[in-house]
Amino acid sequence: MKEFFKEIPVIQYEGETSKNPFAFKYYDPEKEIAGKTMKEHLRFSMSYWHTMTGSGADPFGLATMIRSWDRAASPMDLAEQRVLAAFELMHKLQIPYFCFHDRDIAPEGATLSETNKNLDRIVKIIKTRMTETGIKVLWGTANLFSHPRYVHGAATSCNAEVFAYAAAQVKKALEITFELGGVNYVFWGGREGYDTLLNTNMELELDNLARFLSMALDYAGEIGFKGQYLIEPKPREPTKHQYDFDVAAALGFLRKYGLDRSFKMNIEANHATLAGHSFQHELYFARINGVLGSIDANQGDLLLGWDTDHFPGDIYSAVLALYEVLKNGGLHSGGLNFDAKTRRASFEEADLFHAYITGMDTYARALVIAHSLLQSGELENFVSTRYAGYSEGIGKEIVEQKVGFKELELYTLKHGAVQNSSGQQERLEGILNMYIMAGG
Ligand code: XLS
Ligand code: CA
Ligand code: CA
Repeated sequence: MKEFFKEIPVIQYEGETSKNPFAFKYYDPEKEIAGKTMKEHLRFSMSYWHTMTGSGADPFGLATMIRSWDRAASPMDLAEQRVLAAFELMHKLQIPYFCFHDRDIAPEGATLSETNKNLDRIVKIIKTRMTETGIKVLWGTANLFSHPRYVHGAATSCNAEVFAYAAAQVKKALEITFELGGVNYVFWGGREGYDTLLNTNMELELDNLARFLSMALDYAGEIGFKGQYLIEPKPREPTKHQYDFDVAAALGFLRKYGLDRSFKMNIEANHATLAGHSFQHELYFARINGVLGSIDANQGDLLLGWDTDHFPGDIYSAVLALYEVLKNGGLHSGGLNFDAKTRRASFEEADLFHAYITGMDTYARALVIAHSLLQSGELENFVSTRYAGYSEGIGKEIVEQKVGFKELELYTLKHGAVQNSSGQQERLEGILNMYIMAGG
């Protein structure tokens, strides 16, 4: 079989003293932490779009990425070459999962049935490579945003024909995700949002979005798909206002339409920061609402206000993210998908390996640190002491709903001035630093 990355070996764990750029310094797949291996905790995944189809083009310039598979003779030949390159890359990086949009893996044809035939051909090849390598699908999804027909959105388009087209597309995407044994299916709201309310019927658009999701659940149930459905929030880009703004907004929407029991969230770091939240905030909020499903691991840039999809190297953010994951009892069917791309100037194929190695090592080290921090109980004990007033006396009565405003007024009249204690943020930041600098 043709080898695409000839110069690059299978990346092995060599430990933190290694200076080999093509080795893991911290990701030791079989290393056990709290009864599970690193591989089982982290469930790393490759994003097919950024890694296999990303070109480096931006609004100011053309493609820069040099890819050996781009020399293919036709769009279908290119799609086939990409499958082979993708599996070689995942194998060499020891990545056990991948995520894909329908249009990442096969080109759109002149008609819907031609497009679906293209998909069937490529899905067959992917399936064979999956069996040979043991690599699995973390989630599949449909690209309902690139084609010009989706200019006004898909499920929230003003044009009912577009709604129908999108439904047909998701039907097929569900079928192929099922066929490939995908353990989740993602709905990211592509262009489901608006640019101006002057031309928008927000109420109908939201009702239609709910109708669309119900139809998708009905059909997936009919074909026997048992995976987890995920909503991926994002506040803006490509539209000015995306309906699934953040976890709270997406959850509010699902609850209104009685869909909340069927979905969890796929939380992306960069989308959290675009929404004005920390990554940890979104994971925490999802966790306490029972909807922490999966993670798109990347990072934004504090100096840039857009979705930069940078590979994650920020250890602080990764530690706090995995702290939430550990408190969640793990990611369950979810995983850590690198929805990330190399910078436009990092255009060589080797850069893909450097990027994944950095991302995987960051999360591997973060896992060890987050586990030690949680085990130590230092933060947990502080927080429980801080709220101890709700486990006894008047606090307990508040929690148990035994008192109302009248009783609380009487209590206050009797007890007079309140006493507060320090939140000790700086001390706690010092503790976090200590664990991070000690490496766990
Ligand atoms: C775009 C999203 C997208 C989803 C899958 O910003 O991150 O890539 O993850 O459609
Ligand atoms: Ca994403
Ligand atoms: Ca993104």
